[in-house]
Amino acid sequence: MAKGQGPLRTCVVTGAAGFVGSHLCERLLSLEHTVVGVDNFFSGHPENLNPFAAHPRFFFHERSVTEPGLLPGLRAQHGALFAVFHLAAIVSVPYSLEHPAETFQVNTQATLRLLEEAEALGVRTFVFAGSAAEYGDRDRMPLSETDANEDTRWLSPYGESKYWATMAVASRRGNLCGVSLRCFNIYGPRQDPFSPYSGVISRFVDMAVAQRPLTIFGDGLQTRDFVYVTDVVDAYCLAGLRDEENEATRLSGVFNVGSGRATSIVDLARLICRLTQQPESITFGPERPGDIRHSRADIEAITRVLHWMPRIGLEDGLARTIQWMRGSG
Ligand code: UD2
Repeated sequence: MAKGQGPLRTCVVTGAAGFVGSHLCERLLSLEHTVVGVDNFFSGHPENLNPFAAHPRFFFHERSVTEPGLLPGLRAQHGALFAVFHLAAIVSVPYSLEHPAETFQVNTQATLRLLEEAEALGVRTFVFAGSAAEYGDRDRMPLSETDANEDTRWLSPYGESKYWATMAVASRRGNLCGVSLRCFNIYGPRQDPFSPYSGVISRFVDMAVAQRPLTIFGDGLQTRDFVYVTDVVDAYCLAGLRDEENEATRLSGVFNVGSGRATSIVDLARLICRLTQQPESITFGPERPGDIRHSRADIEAITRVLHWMPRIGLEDGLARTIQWMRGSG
């Protein structure tokens, strides 16, 4: 929706201080909506809120999504809620392996309760941050939405917890439209490079900018589908702000969000060296346990139903990420 078009709405964003959540808040504010952000800073960073914290239409609550009555409380303070964008989660795969019960409590049970609260309050759209991890390890590419099912062998509680939440969201019928966006490897500005489990692009860009060698785990021939953060935000907005009068486009469902292209990790490393004008200084270490070999999204469904297309190619997105990392470093 272009700026100034359509009714202005109040949107809740959980995980507002996260990498993707903060970009989504900024976009919704730029579209002139009111944004109620929620985050408990478990993995989000307060500084991610800085660019818009003082915006007159942004309201922030330091709360956990596991608190019962969260949405009714926000409704009482901020009035009718049009959309809930639910991005808050346990996002670390290794953490989920160490804390499976907490992962299901946060990623699955809290989502089910938020869904029920949203429905009772007459919220129109509920958009959930699904994940490519819901597919487990599969040989056949590209991955289409039906490739995750009850027979999937998930590699982590993270993947399984996201799958069951996706199923609950996407099977919603009635007034509440539920959409799960199964995002592939998201990258871009504000992605934290400093955790050992950070995304490969944020780590490689950080290493290249600091003129340190890039470390590849394994032979580097594993492939991923990289999608730029503002393209992901486009998908959230298309899913969450759909014209409420048009029932045909308001069906619940699950959609992959990726570029539809596979890039090997070694090609990625070389490209980042070239774009940062560094010599190709690449080292190879042992394969990371639990790594999947290949991942690529089939994006036919989201293209057809939501008319979404990735707009930022890998080279362009990397250049923007490098520029941000240089500026913030
Ligand atoms: C992504 C998601 C994860 C989960 C998973 C499901 C991110 C950041 N993580 O994990 O949350 O959804 O998909 O499959 O999107 N690598 C290196 N050197 C490094 C860092 C990584 O070679 O310094 C390799 C790593 O071994 C892997 C590839 O790069 O083969 C991508 O790693 P990643 O951690 O960015 O993402 P992935 O796909 O494992």
